[in-house]
Amino acid sequence: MKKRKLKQASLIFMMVAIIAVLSGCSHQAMVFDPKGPVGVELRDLIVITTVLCAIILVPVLILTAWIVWRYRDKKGNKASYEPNWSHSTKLETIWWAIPIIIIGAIGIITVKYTYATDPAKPLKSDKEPITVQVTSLDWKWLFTYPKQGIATVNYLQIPEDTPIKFELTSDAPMNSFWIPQLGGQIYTMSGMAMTLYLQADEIGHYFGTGANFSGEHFADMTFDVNATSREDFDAFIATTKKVPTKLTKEGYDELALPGKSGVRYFSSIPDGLFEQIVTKYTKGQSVHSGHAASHSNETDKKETSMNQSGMNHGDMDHSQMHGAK
Ligand SMILES: [Cu+2]
Repeated sequence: MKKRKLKQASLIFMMVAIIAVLSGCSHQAMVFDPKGPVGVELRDLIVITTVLCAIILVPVLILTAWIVWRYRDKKGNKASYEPNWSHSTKLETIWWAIPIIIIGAIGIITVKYTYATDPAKPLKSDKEPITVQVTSLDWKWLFTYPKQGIATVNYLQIPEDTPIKFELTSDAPMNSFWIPQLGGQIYTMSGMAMTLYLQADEIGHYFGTGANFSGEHFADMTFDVNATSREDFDAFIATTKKVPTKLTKEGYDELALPGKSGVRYFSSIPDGLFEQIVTKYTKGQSVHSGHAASHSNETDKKETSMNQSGMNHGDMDHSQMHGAK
């Protein structure tokens, strides 16, 4: 009897532990509290696929426990005992048909959402997108605003309700740019410029981070995303344009050295800095620009300024570039 009580107690303990683990930390919950159109679509996809999977998983898990209990070897067990039973057309139909239908549905829905949330696809909006170039460094994020001519480190300010066109690369080991409440992560890789459109629907502070382990100070590669009104954004640009620190080529080289950094502001940036960062790894080859776009979206490809070195995307050796994933 004592043994049985111990078993029951450990079972309850395990269930509590599972619930605690599944409920997770606050960072995971952010994905379920999206604040932008991309985040909303991704949250919907997660919820839909989870519910569809649960249609199979929950009954299977309940039945497994019930069958083990019901047909256990116990004196006086009244459950039917049929050692020669082998086939039931009715049961076979049920447990093949339901999973086939569900997997078909998950497939169709996932393909639809995958195309709808193509990172390089411009977002529907009557507002002109704002371009922000993102460079992952050891161990900090550099944001350059090419049109506004300013730069920040570990701080990103954007206007609300406006599409932001991120162009992303790395001047350090590969990393991954992620603002969970706005959308999914995208890799930053040296010698490539990726494109990612995101938008914040509400004014607020959002958590941004690196989502790909990159070494010693990986944990410090977080940044605040401050979505403000258009007026406050314009004011931020004007204020930053007045800070004494300019980002020079030499200043950038220093910034790119391994080490962590706090928030920094620069009132100007060297011409074509982002393009130089991307092309320095390509040794005369064409830049693999707007990665996701380059395979599907010709107009987006032409828009990207770095794709002017004369070579076609198709001429490149893709196997090496994609091997890193
Ligand atoms: Cu490619």
